Amino acid sequence: MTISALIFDVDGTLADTEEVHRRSFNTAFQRAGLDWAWSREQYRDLLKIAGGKERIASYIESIDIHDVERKSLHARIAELHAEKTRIYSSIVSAGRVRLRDGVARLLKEAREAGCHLAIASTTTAANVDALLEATLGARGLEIFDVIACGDLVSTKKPAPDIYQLALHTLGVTPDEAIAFEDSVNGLRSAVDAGLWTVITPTYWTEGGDFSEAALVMPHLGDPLQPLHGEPGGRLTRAAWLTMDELAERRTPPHAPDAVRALYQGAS
Ligand code: XBP
Ligand code: MG
Repeated sequence: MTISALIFDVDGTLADTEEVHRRSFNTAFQRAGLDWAWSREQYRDLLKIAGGKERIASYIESIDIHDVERKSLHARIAELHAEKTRIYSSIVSAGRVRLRDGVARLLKEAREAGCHLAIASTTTAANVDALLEATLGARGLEIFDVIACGDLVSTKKPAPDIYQLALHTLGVTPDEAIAFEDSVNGLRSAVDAGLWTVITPTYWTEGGDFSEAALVMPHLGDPLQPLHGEPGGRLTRAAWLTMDELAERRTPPHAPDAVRALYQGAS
């Protein structure tokens, strides 16, 4: 099966960014004079809410305060989140986050095979730009044909909107593309857009129900970081996930007729 496009989630999939997100939220809260400090355990739970602004809103709803105070905190979300984005993107721009094993290799292989690359992420555009430039170099943004992220859609993951936007902009059908995700919200979003999805969980997302994924692996693998027990476990060709393996395993057509019909004539 020819693969026309690979569509990547960012947080947790391209890089394990969530600890930097968590610390950036906490620093922003501290600078704003709020005594909120999200622990790792608490943040794991808060990650069920996609999107930083939505996550803060959900937290404000959960705390025991007077309605007047709650209302005034809701009014501060945009300002708090803008500060968090400044903190996060400056940490990432300083080179403090690296790509997950096998990501750079697979991106390169895909490009060499003439495959389009896209991003479908909940995170703010400035965060995506900072990560791609810091990890892939000054031209890191250019290797992606489409970057769909943040508030470009009104309904975030687990809704399929961000993947549908990426597919429409690429001009490909879900049958021709593969999604890469790390979380249950991301998997739901990709599967509901009709996509065959590879899952590589992290500490933040492991243990989720990934039964609808086509493939679940600890990471994408690389000649320098081979996957334990491969080939011969989930993979047949090498101890890392290759474009050839993806083309061989991809079972067409995956998308239900109704979903496929949405993309007819997309190009
Ligand atoms: C990741 C997220 C993001 C980040 C924070 O979801 O939920 O909200 O945690 O980003 P996914 P912002 O990987 O499924 O896209 O604060 O910029 O929203
Ligand atoms: Mg993710």
